[in-house]
Amino acid sequence: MKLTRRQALAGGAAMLASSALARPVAPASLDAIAGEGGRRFGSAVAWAPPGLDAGSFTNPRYAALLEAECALLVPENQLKWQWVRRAPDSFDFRAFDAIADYATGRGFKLRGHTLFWTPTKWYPKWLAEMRFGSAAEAERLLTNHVRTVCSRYGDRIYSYDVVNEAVQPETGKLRDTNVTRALGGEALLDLMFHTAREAAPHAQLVYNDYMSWERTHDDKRHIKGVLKLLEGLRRRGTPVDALGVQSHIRLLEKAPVAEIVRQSEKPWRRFLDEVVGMGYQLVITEFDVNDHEAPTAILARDRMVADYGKAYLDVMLGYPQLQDVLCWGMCDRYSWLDGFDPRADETLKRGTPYDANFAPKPLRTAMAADFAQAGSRHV
Ligand code: 9MR
Repeated sequence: MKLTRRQALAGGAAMLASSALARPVAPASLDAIAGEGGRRFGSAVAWAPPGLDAGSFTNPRYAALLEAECALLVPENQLKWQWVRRAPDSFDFRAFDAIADYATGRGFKLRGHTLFWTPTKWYPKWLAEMRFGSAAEAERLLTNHVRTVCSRYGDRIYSYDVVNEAVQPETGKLRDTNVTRALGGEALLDLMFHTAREAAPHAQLVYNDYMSWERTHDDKRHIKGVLKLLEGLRRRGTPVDALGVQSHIRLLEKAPVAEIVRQSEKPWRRFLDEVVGMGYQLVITEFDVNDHEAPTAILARDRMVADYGKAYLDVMLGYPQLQDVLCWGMCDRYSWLDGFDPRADETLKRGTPYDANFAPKPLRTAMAADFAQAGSRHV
């Protein structure tokens, strides 16, 4: 039967109306799509008291998003010394326990961030002010920390950021702090990884840092410094499994994305080639896109963020050594990016896959496409 255009339109409308009543087919989750290429996907999560509008699993809207898209979780803050080590001789695991219980109860796999975050700025006050009498004193403090955390969570944490951000980006040297000075920067790294291996023999041990592919002077120095650190770890036989590439990528210039990428890509691939050449795995631990210099108009901005994120993931997903990809939050409403370096136009940053009203954005579509494409390369 040949339908007139009018009949066809009416039929289409009827179909739409009836399908609106049917249970909507859930689109494949980012984790399911990543899974086609043998990869896993996840996000950072916070803990906040129930009832607060926060990026916490206690917020039902945020929990629904995590449960719809992710298989992996990492605490945004609650395993840091600032939370669990508010005093030198006591631990407080209440907030992180709540995250760990939620993760275990819902079948998520859990990463541990972080056993030591190197810059003094992120120490609890008592640690920043501590004057160590000897290396042994610093050693006791650190090993006690690693053993306490690792034995408490056992195999519930499958991967740890054992040391975070040990390299000073402006110089490429190891950071100089009261703690690193007490032990020596390299000795501190070795101590942390050896202790973690002993205390969590089955966990993936990660060195995590924010060196990035942007073209700034500091990024270049930072990359060199991280390579040197990784070479040293290998030379000394320190047990490190993976480099955590935080992946807080940044739109810092007004140039077209293709032009920025054209210049960033080659040196970044050279860096990654060297890293995997030394036998390290890669993990994207904290992906988001800082839209600092992207236009105000939402359509144009979201397009630029998606294109930049896609170009970056294209490169990263080309490496079979990369298994896990985690976003540093799923929703612009709770992203750290906003408080960090506000945009000149004072609008909310748009660097995560979902907007402030929980609607998926072009970045989410781009990530799904990238994961699918990587999956088809894989088979
Ligand atoms: O997103 C985190 C923010 O909520 C905290 O205030 C801040 C300080 O603890 O840390 C942020 O997370 C950082 C992560 O732990 C390490 N890499 C950089 C992340 C963004 O600053």
